[in-house]
Amino acid sequence: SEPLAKLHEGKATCADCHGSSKKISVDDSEKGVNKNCVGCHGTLAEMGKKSQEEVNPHKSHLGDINCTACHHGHTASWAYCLSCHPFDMKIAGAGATPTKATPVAKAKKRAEKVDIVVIGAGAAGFTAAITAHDAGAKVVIIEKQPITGGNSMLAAGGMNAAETTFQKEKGIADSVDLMYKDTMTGGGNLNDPALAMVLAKNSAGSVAWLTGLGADLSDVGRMGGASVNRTHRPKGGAAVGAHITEVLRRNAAQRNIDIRVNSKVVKILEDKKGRVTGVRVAGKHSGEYTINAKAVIIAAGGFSANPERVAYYRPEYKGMTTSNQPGATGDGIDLGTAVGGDLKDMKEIQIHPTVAAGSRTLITEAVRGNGAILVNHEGKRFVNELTTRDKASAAILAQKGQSAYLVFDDGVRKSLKQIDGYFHLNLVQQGATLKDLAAAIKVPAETLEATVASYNKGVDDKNDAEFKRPDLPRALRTAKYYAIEVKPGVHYTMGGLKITTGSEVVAKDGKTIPGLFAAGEGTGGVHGKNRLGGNSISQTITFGRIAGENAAKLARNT
Ligand code: MEZ
Repeated sequence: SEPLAKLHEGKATCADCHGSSKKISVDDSEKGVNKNCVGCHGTLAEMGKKSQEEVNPHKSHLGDINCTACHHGHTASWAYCLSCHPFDMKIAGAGATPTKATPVAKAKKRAEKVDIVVIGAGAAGFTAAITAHDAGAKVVIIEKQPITGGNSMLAAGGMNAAETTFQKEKGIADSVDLMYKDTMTGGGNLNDPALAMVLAKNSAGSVAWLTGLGADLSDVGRMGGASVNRTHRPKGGAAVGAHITEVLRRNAAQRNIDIRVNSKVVKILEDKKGRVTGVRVAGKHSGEYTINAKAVIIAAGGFSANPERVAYYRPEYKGMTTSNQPGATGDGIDLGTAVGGDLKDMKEIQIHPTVAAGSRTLITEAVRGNGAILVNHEGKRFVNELTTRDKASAAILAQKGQSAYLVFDDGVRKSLKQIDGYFHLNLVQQGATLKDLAAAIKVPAETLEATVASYNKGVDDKNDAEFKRPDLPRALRTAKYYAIEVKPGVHYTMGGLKITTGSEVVAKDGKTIPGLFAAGEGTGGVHGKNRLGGNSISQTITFGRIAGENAAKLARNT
């Protein structure tokens, strides 16, 4: 098929797309990229309204993204959504596979100067950038993907925090110590205790910080391994990641923070004394250039979407699907080790028990938290659904077909807004009765009915005698009944760069690397062997704030 430039021939001139200045725009900033597409075609939201398609890429959880994330001018277009979803998606000027990156222009003698470079535009990166900006620093965010948001944008279940105003309003008795204890127990006590304590101690402050920026985290649910309800998410149980990404994007835009997409940091620069002095960037349109800075914050995520690296550390996970966005390849970790950063817990890789079979779509743990049960192909429960992820995943892998069904009713469906998305994506089987559902998913009807009846009795008795599930929020008695087939998938990498409680990167000799900070999934130690659901967004915001504050302090004093 013809690339977009060809499709525009006779309808638009080069200037219509690239502007009329003598110099063709080679801008990788977020603002510059698509304003000319919008000028003719309308905004993403306007395009979304025009389409009647059930699955609409102009109205997705990716938010307000650049047109050029999917539509390329001079090479075949590739819908970014297809990196994760197997849709039959028509896109003008489309190719069969993602376009190979065009080689960037050779090193130009261009150098810019800021106080702080943030690598990665997920929740940790945005948080660090906003915090540093508000502390007076000039900041730039460099993101290698065509869109911002990273894995954070996909985060579903919520953000863990203890002693928040929302918990207090709901009468939930929680404490920093209990969150710390749960985090350590869930992590098999391999966690760095000081980092786990920082996570718990600052969690309520981080919820308040996000709320102050305009986020809604007023709904409080529960994830596996938590002693009480402490997972904060938007009202009605909407997905947390798309919401907070939208809030963080809006706040960064209000502050005019410079964000460059399609831009990859290829090297962290140091002086002779080993002090970090900036980065070298390869921009898709703007070529290679240097940004001099007083501090660099690595917030570029983990490596779950790097199957070779996952298999290197854990050969048993070879070939397993992942719930992660395609940019989660561990580049930030490599940038840190290239300047001497030490690593921690690299082989601790988390498998999430419930990725929809045959896809990369995570079925949030909140579905179980709100009452769904796990049933095997014989129609029987086989595990406490609220156990930690490592245990739930191992139990599913031990079942026939290495998969299971997440079974729930209309009560659970109505309690959690994000379940609607799974219907939208055609992942749900349904039945007017349990018997109908059993026929749809080909499990013995009598066994499924007996399983649900026995579970419901446990709910009535407030005692799950069989599997000791600690929280039984509702019985499954409200038709219709639903099931989603799920399999474990690579979800989170607990290991990464070793950091201090101040988010400074630690070198192999135990000393910190001057001017280098890291936050988020690319760091190791917070979660130990197994991260609790909801602790990831919490980590990105808390350590993003610490990294931003400390980098800004360093920049002020340098
Ligand atoms: O923290 C997570 O990974 C999480 C809450 C995932 C989910 O199941 O929604």
